[in-house]
Amino acid sequence: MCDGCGCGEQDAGSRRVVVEQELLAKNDSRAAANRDHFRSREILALNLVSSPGSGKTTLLERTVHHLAPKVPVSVIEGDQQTTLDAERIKACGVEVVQLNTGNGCHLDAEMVHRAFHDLPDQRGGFLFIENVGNLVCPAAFDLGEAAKVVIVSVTEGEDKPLKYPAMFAAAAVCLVNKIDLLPYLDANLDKLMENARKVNRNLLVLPLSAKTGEGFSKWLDWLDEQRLAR
Ligand SMILES: Nc1nc2c(ncn2[C@@H]2O[C@H](COP(=O)(O)OP(=O)(O)OP(=O)(O)O)[C@@H](O)[C@H]2O)c(=O)[nH]1
Ligand SMILES: [Mg+2]
Repeated sequence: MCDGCGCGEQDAGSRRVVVEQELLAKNDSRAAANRDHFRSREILALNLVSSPGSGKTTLLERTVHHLAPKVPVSVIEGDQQTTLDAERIKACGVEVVQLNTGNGCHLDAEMVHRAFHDLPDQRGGFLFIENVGNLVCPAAFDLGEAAKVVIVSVTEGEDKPLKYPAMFAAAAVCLVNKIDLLPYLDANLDKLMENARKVNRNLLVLPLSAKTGEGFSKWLDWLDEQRLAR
């Protein structure tokens, strides 16, 4: 109870905290099972997170184009509505499942578990999970991935890592996308990269353009290294 006024504020607040803790604990346990499942099949699962429109699907289209001839690749697409992103990925010739979260602002481990079982066995390959475009909630939900990859585009402003630190702290790699637009912006790429590293000094920060392919080889190298290290 809040001090004396009888509004019930604190009771409601503590109930909410308990429900959130239970929800996250349940998710963590499902995520651990997903992780075991991926490991046992030598699948490298990566969780792509960003604000809406940073370029996750464009990045995946180009990534799939490079990887799919050499190694099994499958994709889980997360969006509130539509199958638009899954259609784009399907057109690249790889297996894809679209998840629609309705009002939900992130994917959770149970959704990924179900989607994964709708995909053919892709032993030894990559599973890319494109999360719902949102720089906040997906940070809290482990999906069982080997790593989170955060994408931030140069059009979003240098301050985003500082304003949304949880996502940058949770990621292993930060792809700074749309660098082809730098000549037309007053964006400061160095500052953006510095801010990302300020939040997470272990973060690998790679500037690239998913549209033109500039800087893309370093991202592909990182993917190769992760696959070999598995
Ligand atoms: N100039 C430029 N445009 C890009 C680049 N990457 C993506 N875009 C454009 O940015 C827009 C959004 O790209 P998407 O790949 O759909 O972004 P997304 O993050 O998947 O979006 P949501 O799934 O809706 O969150 C599209 O118009 C892309 O063509 C890039 O490197 N350079
Ligand atoms: Mg997308």
